[in-house]
Amino acid sequence: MANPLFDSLFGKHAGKSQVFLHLPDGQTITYADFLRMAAQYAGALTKFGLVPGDRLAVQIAKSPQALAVYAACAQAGVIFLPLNTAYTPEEVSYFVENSGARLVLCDQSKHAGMVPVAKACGAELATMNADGSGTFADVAATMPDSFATVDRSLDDLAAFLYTSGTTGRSKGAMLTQGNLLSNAQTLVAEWQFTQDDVLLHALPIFHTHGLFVASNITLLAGGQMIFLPAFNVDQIIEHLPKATTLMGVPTFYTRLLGDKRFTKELVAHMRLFVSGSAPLLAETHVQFEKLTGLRILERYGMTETNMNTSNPYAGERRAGTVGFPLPGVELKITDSKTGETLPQGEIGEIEVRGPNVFKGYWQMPEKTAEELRPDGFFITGDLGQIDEDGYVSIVGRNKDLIISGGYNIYPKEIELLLDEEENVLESAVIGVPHPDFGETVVAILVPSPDGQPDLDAIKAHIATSLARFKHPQKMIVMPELPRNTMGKVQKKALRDQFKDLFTG
Ligand code: MCA
Ligand code: AMP
Repeated sequence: MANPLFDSLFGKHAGKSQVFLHLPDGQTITYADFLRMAAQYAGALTKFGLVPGDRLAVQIAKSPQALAVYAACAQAGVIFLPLNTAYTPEEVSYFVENSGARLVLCDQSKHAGMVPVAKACGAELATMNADGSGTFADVAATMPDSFATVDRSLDDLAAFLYTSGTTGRSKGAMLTQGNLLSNAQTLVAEWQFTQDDVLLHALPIFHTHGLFVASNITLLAGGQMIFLPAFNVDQIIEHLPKATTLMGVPTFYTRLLGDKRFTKELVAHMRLFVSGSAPLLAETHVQFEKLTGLRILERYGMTETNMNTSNPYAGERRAGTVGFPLPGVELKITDSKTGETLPQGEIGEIEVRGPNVFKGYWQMPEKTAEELRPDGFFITGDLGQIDEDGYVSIVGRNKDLIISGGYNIYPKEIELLLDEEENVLESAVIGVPHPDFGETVVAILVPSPDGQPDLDAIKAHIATSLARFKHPQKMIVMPELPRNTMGKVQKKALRDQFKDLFTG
């Protein structure tokens, strides 16, 4: 027996003196250092009582130590559940409860707020701060720096990533070792990653893009990462000369293009810029090439599936498309109503099947059955089209979703809160174009017959419930919502009406 994910990404680097991580202050961490730290963390997980298959929920700052917690979970067979650091305790409590996490790691500054959350869910609580210190590290320091890797198979669960739905609460996407490993192997080959690569890492590591795409690929190839705590234009410009590749959401690229220091000379040595998580405007693609002579490689993925398609590394990277299905991934365009495959060129629902597709939603068999067909095809909720050359384009969404700066925001979650506010009869939350974030959140409120809503009070309430990035950037009061003859709110009409709010 073995542990395919751990062995392939981490175990094979044990004892290597090669640098794995470069930190902004000039410090470096070798593969050997990193693996010793991970082994101590795996020991600490065991000490906290976690056994293979248990869930570890983490809401901690991005750091080498945070990445080592992921490695430790793989080594100990524990399911890794990373959470956005922007989530409020109210949001976190749902994830902890729903997943049945046995242990929660949080920053010391959030500890007081998390005590009742952990207690209510029967989970243990330990701290890990941005510098790696905290009660978890204290326990780890008492553990040996080697750990007997737990046997796992490709079908065993490696991670839960929560993703919201158009109705109801978030669902825990169950990702297996095989899902993560197969996708990393495919991408290393497709994007030609080697141990000579230095990836400039500025994405968060609580989502697929920064964790499974950027980090797993680098680990599998045995490369290095310049590991920045977050995206910051000054830091990117400072470190680009030492990197070979950068992965980002479109906001990264629009911000860089807006800075005079971002020049052709600065990136002349770079071999690859990847964009994903949200649509890259064809205009950004063209502007980037004009300035640098390089074409951004756009790819398309989802939490449930990792990466599905990619523009080619060697062939033409076509603006406005997400390229071809990756090797091993089957992709078809279907009629949303009948599920029948549509003729080439027609617009329909994108469905995908392959070793990358998740196992289902944690303890939600009905939700799983709604989106994952018995034959293994996953219904993505994205609307797409395949051109005569085989390039896939995403032309819309069959799901009510806003993507702001690469973060997914589900209008329903916000509407449910707004509808409960005093003097709000009903609400509609829409995404409108935004120059920095691509899309941003606007809330339309209809007053109740009793009076006008108090917008300041509503803002204050929302702040305690929802992460900052989900807050409406504007709230607009309207006498009624546009509806069709069936009584359904016409969000498209609202989006058209307010499309120039931030870009006009
Ligand atoms: C920060 N803010 C945001 C966002 N990020 N508001 C809306 N949308 C956001 N994405 C808030 C901050 O709280 C702050 O609020 C204000 O906006 C301005 O913050 P700023 O400093 O400008 O933002 P930032 O900290 O620079 O962050 C912007 C960012 C970041 C770099 C684009 O959001 C980011 O790293 N996004 C990447 C997300 C990602 O990894 N997605 C991948 C998901 P205030 O000032 O009012 O307090 S995985 C995925 O989607 C699939 C699988 C895939 O295909 O990859
Ligand atoms: P999530 O499940 O949170 O990871 O978000 C996945 C969604 O992001 C997909 O279903 C798409 O709607 C969107 N997405 C990811 N990559 C792209 C892309 N390159 N272009 C357009 N949308 C994308």
